[in-house]
Amino acid sequence: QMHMTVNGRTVTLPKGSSIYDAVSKAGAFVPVLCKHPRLPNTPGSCRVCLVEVDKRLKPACCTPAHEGAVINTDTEDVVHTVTGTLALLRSNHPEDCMSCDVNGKCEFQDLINRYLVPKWPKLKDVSDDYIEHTATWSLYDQSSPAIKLDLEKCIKCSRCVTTCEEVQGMNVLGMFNRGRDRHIGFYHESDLELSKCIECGQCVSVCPVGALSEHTSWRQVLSLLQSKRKIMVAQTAPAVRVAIGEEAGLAPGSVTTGQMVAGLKRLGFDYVFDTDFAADLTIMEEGMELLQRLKLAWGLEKSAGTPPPLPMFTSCCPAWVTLVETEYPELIPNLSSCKSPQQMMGATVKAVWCKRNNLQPEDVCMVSIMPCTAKKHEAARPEMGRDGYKDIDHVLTTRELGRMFRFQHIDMASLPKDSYDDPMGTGSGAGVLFGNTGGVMEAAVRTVYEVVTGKELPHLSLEAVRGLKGTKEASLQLQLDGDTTKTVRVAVCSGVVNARKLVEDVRAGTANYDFVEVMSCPGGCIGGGGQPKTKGPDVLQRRMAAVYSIDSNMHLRKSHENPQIKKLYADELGKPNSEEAHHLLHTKYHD
Ligand code: HC1
Ligand code: SF4
Repeated sequence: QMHMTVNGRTVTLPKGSSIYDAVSKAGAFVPVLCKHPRLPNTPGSCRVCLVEVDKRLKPACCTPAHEGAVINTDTEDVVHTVTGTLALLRSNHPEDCMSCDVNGKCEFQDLINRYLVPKWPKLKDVSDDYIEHTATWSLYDQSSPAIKLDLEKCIKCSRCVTTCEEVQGMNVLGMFNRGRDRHIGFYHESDLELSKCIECGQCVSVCPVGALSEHTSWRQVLSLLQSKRKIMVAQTAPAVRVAIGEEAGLAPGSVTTGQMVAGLKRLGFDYVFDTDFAADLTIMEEGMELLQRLKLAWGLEKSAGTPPPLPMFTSCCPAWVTLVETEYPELIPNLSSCKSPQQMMGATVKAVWCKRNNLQPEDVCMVSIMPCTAKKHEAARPEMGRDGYKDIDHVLTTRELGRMFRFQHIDMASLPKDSYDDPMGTGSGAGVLFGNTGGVMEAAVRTVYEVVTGKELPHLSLEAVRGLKGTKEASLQLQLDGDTTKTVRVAVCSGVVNARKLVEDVRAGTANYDFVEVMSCPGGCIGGGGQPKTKGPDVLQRRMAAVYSIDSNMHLRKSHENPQIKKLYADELGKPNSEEAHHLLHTKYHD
């Protein structure tokens, strides 16, 4: 233990703590721009966390604390120096906060406001630097439908680079050049779209400013809502309901499903459906696809051609699908051919619901609210639609929905709860589990077990695949007809670093699984790149617990028991993996 004083108050901390830890323990404020709770290290590059330690100015985040240290955070010297550093950053920052997508949710703007940082004349036109020295990079990269980059807004904190390299193991983003010319950029190619970026958006979710952001489409959606030309249909992903409250000032893990639906209705959506319904549909399609592959592998059925390989990998995470297509194309046959729930919902609404209601698909605008940036790219894939219309017309992130609510002065948190519309507003507890890493697996097990054995699953919770651990595994005993029992080995991983490790093990033959769930974002969709940028050590844990609590409080907890799913098969699709189901709900991949 060490003892020290912060602004005259004594604090006690374990050995190895930093000055920043001491200041935080004392409850005093210190600004940070490069430090972030989700990053494994502190680059110490922004220099705004200067405090006085034993009368000398030191950066709090990367200075070790010591016994007897006298720390002051509020001296004139500290405030003056921090203000000066911020003023330098401001002098190279564009003044377009009014139309910036993160206006009001910008850590840099907050600091400029808090320290009343004056506007100094621009030292030199920053664009000149880039144009002179980085001919291959453009200042504004809008090449991807998912993520955009505005280098003018970048304050060079390098959070994004650390995230891409160390949290995601992607090494797509790097820091280039030195001194004033230092800037972030994409390796290999000048444009994001041509790089190996999988658009997971983890870099976006730590960006303190609006330099990296989702490629927004809330303005187009607002115009569509207000023009009243189209029938506007929204769907909301499982993980949005446990995070959108944060955009309205509520604590992480607040469940605001009903208020969110009410808010969407106030925005002008005619129908609000639940992606959980489509997650249930995915379980039916993917579960039966898995069973088919298992039966072939077990020799219970014969295949006409080469049987599809095991393990089967889930295909609902679009960043993971892109990773397979670009870096592991030999694993494409292992990917489930199922579209993601987002796309299954779009296809079902446009092809089935429209027909049921005598509507033309082109008169309907389908908008998804997703915790994800990569979903924007998934929706834009040319194969995601038919007869000249797309399954999904626009994808908004959870953050964009929060912005729309604020823009329209809708105080979501205070609205009376509303319910999803019929028939695609009915989802099971299994469907909502998709939001957590391990959730697809747990949902699939609930259905596959009962379909195969004809018996009720004794325990609905599959504890082995719960929690935030990067890789988890479990095995399941399935009793087939007669006395034959088969073991199904499953694995779950979240975060690209873990996914890569698992893929390498599968390729090397050192891991032997039948079914693997992969989500690119740590924690799964609850930690998606489109979620609110709430900082704090336990944000993911709280969102995760909220998802589990929604499931355990539900009566309908298994996908195959969802009455609207049963009706869809009875009336339109026949049975899972039927020709009609394949036409609407399955897809192909490209290498
Ligand atoms: Fe997800 Fe999914 S779980 S991918 O994280 O399979 O985005 O929430 O909507 O499509 O259901 C995201 C979440 C989401 C899909 C489902
Ligand atoms: Fe890296 Fe993901 Fe950001 Fe792409 S979206 S640069 S892969 S962190």
